[in-house]
Amino acid sequence: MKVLVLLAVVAAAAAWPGFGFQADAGGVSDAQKQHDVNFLLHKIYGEIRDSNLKAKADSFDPEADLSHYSDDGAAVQKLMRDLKDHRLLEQKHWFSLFNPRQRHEALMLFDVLIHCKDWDTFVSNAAYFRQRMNEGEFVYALYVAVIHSPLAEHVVLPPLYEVTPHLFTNSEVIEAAYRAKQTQTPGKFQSSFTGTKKNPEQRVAYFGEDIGMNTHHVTWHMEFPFWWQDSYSHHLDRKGENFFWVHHQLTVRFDAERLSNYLDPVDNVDFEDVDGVARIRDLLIVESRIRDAIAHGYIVDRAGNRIDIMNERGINVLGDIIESSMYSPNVQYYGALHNTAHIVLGRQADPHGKYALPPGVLEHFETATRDPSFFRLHKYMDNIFKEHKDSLPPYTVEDLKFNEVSVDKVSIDGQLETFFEDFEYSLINAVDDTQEIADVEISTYVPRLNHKDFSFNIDINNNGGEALATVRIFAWPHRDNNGIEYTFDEGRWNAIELDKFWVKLSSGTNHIVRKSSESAVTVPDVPSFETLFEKTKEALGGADSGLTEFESATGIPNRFLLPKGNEQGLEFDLVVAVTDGAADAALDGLHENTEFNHYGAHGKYPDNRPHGYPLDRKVPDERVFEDLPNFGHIQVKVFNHGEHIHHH
Ligand SMILES: [Cu+2]
Repeated sequence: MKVLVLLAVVAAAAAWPGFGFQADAGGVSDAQKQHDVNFLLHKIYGEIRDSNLKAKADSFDPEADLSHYSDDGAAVQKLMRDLKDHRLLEQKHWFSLFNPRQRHEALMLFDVLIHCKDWDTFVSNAAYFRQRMNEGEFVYALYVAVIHSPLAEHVVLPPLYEVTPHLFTNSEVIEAAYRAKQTQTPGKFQSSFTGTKKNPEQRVAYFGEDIGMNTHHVTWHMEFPFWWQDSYSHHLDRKGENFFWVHHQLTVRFDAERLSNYLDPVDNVDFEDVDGVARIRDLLIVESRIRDAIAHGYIVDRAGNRIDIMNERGINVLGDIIESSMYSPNVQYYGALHNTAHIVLGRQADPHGKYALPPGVLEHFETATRDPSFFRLHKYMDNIFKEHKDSLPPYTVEDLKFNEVSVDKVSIDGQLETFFEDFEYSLINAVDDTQEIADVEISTYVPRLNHKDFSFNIDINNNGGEALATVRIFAWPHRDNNGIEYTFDEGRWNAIELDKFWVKLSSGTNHIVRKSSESAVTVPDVPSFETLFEKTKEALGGADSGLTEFESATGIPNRFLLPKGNEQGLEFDLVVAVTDGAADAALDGLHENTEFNHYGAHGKYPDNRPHGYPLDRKVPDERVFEDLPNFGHIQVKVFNHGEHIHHH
């Protein structure tokens, strides 16, 4: 069984508590907690369908016993005051995290939940406020609380596309769902991608509109919220650098999808061309201050001290500044480039707020990647990060080589081949309803990218004694859209991270077979509500729920590991870097838990090296890599023969 290990416990992961048998200090089992969260997020636009939770929602008094809160009830008293004063956003109103007041309200609820000392207080507050607060605010607060509260450590969150389906499909499908419900006729509706086939951009809509990729993106922003303060509970390790890397990977992946579909790589956004918004000027000022900092090699904090960024941790500070997060050392001076740009670009249809339009797709992390300007915006920021990375000294052979270790041969078992398939998910939560009207099966199906299984074969020769090694696998497109080969230095910046794992090398020849399904940068599909309800029932009866591998939804979906490719086979450079695991590993025992969640926020990030290592710095002379014995480089092709496995 594939075990997805949360980073906090990687070091002590030898023995895993079985889901369903585990109980917290208050004696509540994981299965019970899973049951509670399932029902708290089910049918959020209607009444709670679990009688225990409904009773809590009706009769719980959040302020009755403040000893149940680690902040002595400060947060709950604040929220209750706003509730009693009717200051909270009404229900059935849109919610955007980028709206300051709405965010403030959602965070007030998060503040209550994160300070609950026991599960009963947590779940009672959740039920109580679900019944009284805006649904969007509630869902956001509960998701972030479940991700970060130690009380909910083993709870698996349901897929957001089943909780708030209207953020993941189009209005035609939602309307069809309503009609089906009204007429009590079960229905399966096809979701098609936005736009028409006449627009060439439509060819890559399967990427930006993939609901698994959307889930990855929105969950990442919940694991690493820009508003996070360490006083809530813990520090988010390398948050700024992760911000860079997760978006860099989306950016290079999108370009690979474009090349697969005979489109040019995406251009960055030019704010000079975006008119009508006063904040553009501020953005340009902030951009030039950040570029100045990169040129100088240091950042100036609020107190006027210099923070050196000419080292491997500089990228982390830059990420904190560019997003910006509460970790930014000087938000007054460096602003909030990413968050402001999201709002500004999202408001292009109505720059002066004349028409009081609801927030655009860029103002929801769930939907942002559906707008092609998301990728233009992130290409623009990616270029700023590149400017910094390129200012650092290039690695030398001395820096990168690994004792007596060499990569003798790299090959692929099986074809690198992608195809499309129909994926079905439930729309039952898309329609508001009452208990009196019976549920009918309503679902939608949408085409999505998948790939055939394959394995990497890596032959490593080790002339020394037993050694721990890090194996890093990347691929980049070999040519641009005009058929011109990329140089090594251009290619390495476009490298897609395919896997990273640790192995113990014995002396002599080591033959490593790594399956595509084992990739540490991917996650399995999030189980549906239906599966969660089923498994929870079994677990409440004492069985193992089998949900452990789904505890984190952050990471590219495994079926999305490869870019689409095309009929002729899109050429890629595939590289394998085997580096010193003892020097790289930030935690012990990584070779025994090779399938850790690569993007998760829990605990320490397992790799001491910067994201993208050893391809993260400029390569003025590619002979450094050609001469490196512990580096393998082959050409591969990714095929797509137009195969589409249709919904039966
Ligand atoms: Cu993002």
